Amino acid sequence: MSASRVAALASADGRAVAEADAARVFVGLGSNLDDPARQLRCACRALARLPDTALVAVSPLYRNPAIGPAGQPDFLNAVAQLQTRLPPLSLLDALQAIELSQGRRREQHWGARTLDLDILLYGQEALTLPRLCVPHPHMAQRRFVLQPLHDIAPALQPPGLAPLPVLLAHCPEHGLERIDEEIDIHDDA
Ligand code: A4P
Ligand code: MG
Repeated sequence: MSASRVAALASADGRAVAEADAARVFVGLGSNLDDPARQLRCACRALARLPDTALVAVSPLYRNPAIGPAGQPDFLNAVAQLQTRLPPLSLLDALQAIELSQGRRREQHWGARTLDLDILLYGQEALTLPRLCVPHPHMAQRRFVLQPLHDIAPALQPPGLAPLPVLLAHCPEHGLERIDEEIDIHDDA
């Protein structure tokens, strides 16, 4: 590829993240504890500060009922697009560190949480590792993933899955409600 065709995005440390040697990654964000909108905003700032990574886009925010144990508050969900040179497991480590820094405790499977960061897609990779499966195993059944993903990448073709409009057409409605609040990817306050 000629140098002029290698688009570059600036990561927070000022280094260019060339699209040619970085992976396009989509991260699912979810929160249903301790001011979920603030949790998602903080998480996006942290994503933007990851090394060798640029935050490219963040979807609108969606309120929706929790899938999992009953009696939980509603979730806010969104999807962020990154361009990163971090390998998949290094990215997972970095995301889990962000979860911990925002008070995530692992007490109950699918229980309430301040912050959940899932790697939905890592380029065109299909990985089944002890700590990491991509594409995320439940993404095709979750409207709170598919709708925000479609908002920021409508033409996306997830590896091994149908195109997003087809997945959305087969996915239950699940009471998804877009909220007014937006996340500015340039907000570094
Ligand atoms: N792991 C494997 N693959 C991945 C991946 N692609 N991304 C492993 C991130 N982690 C991955 O996750 C358990 C382990 O999954 C991690 O240690 C990692 O090595 P966890 O975050 O500790 O626990 P969890 O989130 O309770 O479990 P799990 O199975 O990841 O659940 P999900 O799929 O994240 O679902 N309802 C609504 N409305 N909105 C939500 O966001 N989220 C969940 C959690 C359930 N119900 C929800 C929502
Ligand atoms: Mg998770």
